[in-house]
This record gives sequence, structure tokens and C-alpha cells, in this order.
Amino acid sequence: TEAGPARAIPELAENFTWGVATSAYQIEGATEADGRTPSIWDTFCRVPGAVANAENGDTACEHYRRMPEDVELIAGLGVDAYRFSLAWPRIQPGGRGPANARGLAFYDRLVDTLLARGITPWATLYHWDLPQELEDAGGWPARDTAYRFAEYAELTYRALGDRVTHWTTLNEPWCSAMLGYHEGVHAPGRRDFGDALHAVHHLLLGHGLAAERMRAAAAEDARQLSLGIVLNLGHGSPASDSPADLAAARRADGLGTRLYLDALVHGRYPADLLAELPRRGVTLPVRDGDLATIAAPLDLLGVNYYTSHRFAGTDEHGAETDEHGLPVVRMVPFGRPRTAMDWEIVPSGLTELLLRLQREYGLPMVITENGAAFDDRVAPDGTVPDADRTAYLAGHLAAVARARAAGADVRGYFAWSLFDNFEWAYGYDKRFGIVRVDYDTQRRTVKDSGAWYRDTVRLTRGE
Ligand code: GBH
Repeated sequence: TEAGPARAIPELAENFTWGVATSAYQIEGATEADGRTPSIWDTFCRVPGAVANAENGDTACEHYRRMPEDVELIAGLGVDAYRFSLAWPRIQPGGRGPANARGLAFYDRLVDTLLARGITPWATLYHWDLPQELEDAGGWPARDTAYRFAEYAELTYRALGDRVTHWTTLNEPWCSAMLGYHEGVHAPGRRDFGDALHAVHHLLLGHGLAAERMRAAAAEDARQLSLGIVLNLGHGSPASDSPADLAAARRADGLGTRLYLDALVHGRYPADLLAELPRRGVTLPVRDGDLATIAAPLDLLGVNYYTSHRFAGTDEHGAETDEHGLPVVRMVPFGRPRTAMDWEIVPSGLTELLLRLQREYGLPMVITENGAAFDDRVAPDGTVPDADRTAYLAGHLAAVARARAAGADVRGYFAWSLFDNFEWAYGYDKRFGIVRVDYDTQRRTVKDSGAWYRDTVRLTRGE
């Protein structure tokens, strides 16, 4: 697929925020600077075999040190906004107690530098770097972590909320819970389905408690606050219209989407999911009032979109039940081209997803992440001719445009990612940046896709 030269996207011309996104542990480095304590990712990276090539975020993109020049780079892309995350173990070392002024000072400077360049900061409170001390005390499966998060959120919001008006609480609680506590492929590397479901509830509760406290703090000072949460979502479809495949798609949707959104928007967990959990030996640790807290009003839903899936309700041998005596859920590839992550490229799924979210949940939406890893080649002249990434971005922006034209209230798009960075369990091999990072020299080079994105933003705005 060829993207062609940049051109205006008329459907995205008005009331639309253009941005780039990163997260703290993936880019900052300086993990021991200014009183930061270890997070679960610092620990996990030291577990043999946990991360490709035994890599870690100790150095990453050295953003902590290079922040001013990185903000210049963002300004050069001509975007409206920059989405970054705040490192809990910098701001509140160990996850408890008063704010660490030296840790906060970095984000103070970042925010001021962005504002001075006319770039709107979009802060995410939690992008997976739980203070290790809190994991030692039980982590997200423990209810106390939700209260600790709310406290951290409030103290951070009080410190930065005079200048930062766009906030999201959690990035992708599904990943924190399922990859971290069930599959064990993300920090903290635990493998227990029950723990993961308890983590889901406490993540959502932490979100709700944080929202309450941030809103109250905003009201005290009559501050403007746009508050949201970021979920990783896709469009799930049945592989055929057989009852088994329809049931499989519905089950996948229950655990991937409705578990979060039904609670956040409607204040209830999905009945079909609640009914099957006991068969897997799990009950959600819900107390009176929790769901009302979780369903605190949201200004915005952040949607991270990478791919979509088709589901079948039979295994390769045609069987319809698996070891728990529960219906099978099997992914069936579309047979479309894939990225370097092996994720299928399905832009149409983004249109369908946004329209479905509009219909069923009705929140204003922003694409808080979308992008792709490819095996980039550096040309002899030093440029990075990543036509595949440009085509990926173009295809997905067209999908957003179609959704918007059909009535989805989508208010912005953030490319993931500004830089090549620490791609979690994959280490530095997988490059998602629209800007290349040479990890030997820390040199940044805008890739062809970055130049294309810059031109697209400019042309779309009519500049
Ligand atoms: C995001 O998570 C993260 O927020 C970000 O930090 C990260 O760098 C970025 O994406 C890129 O990975 O079933 O094999 O087709 C992504 C969460 C969840 C997206 C699983 C892809 C389907 C994989 N991912 N999902 S597959």
C-alpha cells in the first residue's frame, strides 16, 4: 500500500487535536535520578528472559536529560498537543507519602517548555510504572493500591493542574491486569487469572477515586479540567454467523471491552462475564458503592488502536469447549499484511470500533495512540524511507475521517510514537517512532513518516 504525498483530510479540519505520544518508562531513562525509586518495570527487566536481549529502560531515549531539544522536535512537527505520562515513582517515591519536589520539577519544566512553544500538554497519570513497593504490598490485585493511586493522582494534579488541563488516569488497564498478572509477559510477571481480575477492579476503582479527588481539587480553584481514561480497543467480529462464532466474539468482547466500558459508563459489569467467572474460580471483589465510584462522569474516552480480530468458537479440531468447560475463543487471521509486531493491519476496524463506541457509550473520543513498528532501513543519505509506516498512518487517519463523517465524535489523534523507544517485553528492537533514535549516539532523525505527518497536519489545517 502506498500512502502518496501528504494531502489535507477535510473531515479532520475542524475541532480536531493533532498530537504525538510517548510514555515515561519508554523514553526517559535516568531511572535513579532525583529520588526516583524502582518501578515494577525496573524489577521485571532484571528477570532473566523477561525482556528481549535483557534490555531495560535505564537509558532509553535519555529524554529526562534531552527534554528541551525533544520539545523543539515536537514543535517542529507542528502538532497541537503532546501526550506523555508521569512517572509515579519520581513524583511519589515508593508510592506513598508527600510529593518529591525534585521528581515533580522535571514535569514542571516539561509542561512549561511545552506551553512556551504553544504545545498543549496531555498528561497520563499511569502508564504501567507502579512503584515496586506497592507491588511488594500486593500490587493491583490489592484494594489498597486503588487508594494509593487516588492519593498520587490528587497530589500530582494539585502540582500541575494549574497549567495542565487535559488529563487521563490509566493507560490500558487491560494490559496492566491481563499482561501483567495473568499472562505474565509484562511487569510484574504474575500468572494468575484471579489476580488479574482483582487487578481490573482495583485499577477501575483507582481511576474512579482519582477522578473524584481531581474534580474536587479542580472545583476548589475553579480550574478547567478535561478528564478521561485510555483503553486499548479493537473491533472484534465473528469469523462466521454460526452460533459458536457469534458467542466467541461476544465472549472476547466481554473480557476486552465491556468489562471496562460497561463499568465506566453504565456502572455495571457485564452479566454474561459475571456469570462465567465463578466457573473459572473467580469473583470480582466489588464492595458497595464501588461501581458508582468507577462510573464517575468522563469528559473523554482515549482509544488506543493497533489492530482488530476475528473470532471463532471452535478449536482447530472443531471442538466448541475448552478445558474450563467454557466456549472456545480462537483468533482467526484476516490474512492481511502485518507489522513487525505481527499484528494485522486492519484500518476498517477502527471505523467500525469508533461507530460502535459512539452508539453504545456515547462519549467524546480521542485516538490517544495509533501507529506501527516496522523494520526501518536507514538510507545512505541518513533518511528513513518508512513508506509502510506512512501508509499505516494514512490508512488509519482515513478510517478516523470515515468514522467522523458517519457521526462518531472523535476530537483528536495522537501518533504512537514520537520516538523509537523501549517497547516493553520486546526491548528496543521494535521501532514505533515517526522519529528515529540512534541508540549509540541518541541522535534523533525525523523519518519520512514524520515528515508526512507534519505535512498532513499543516495541509489539513489549511496552512
Ligand atoms: C500500547 O499497548 C502501549 O500503550 C504502548 O506503551 C506501546 O508501546 C504500544 O501500544 C505498542 O505496543 O493479539 O497479537 O494481534 C498496546 C497494546 C495489546 C496492542 C494487544 C495490540 C493485540 C495484539 N496491545 N494488541 S495481537
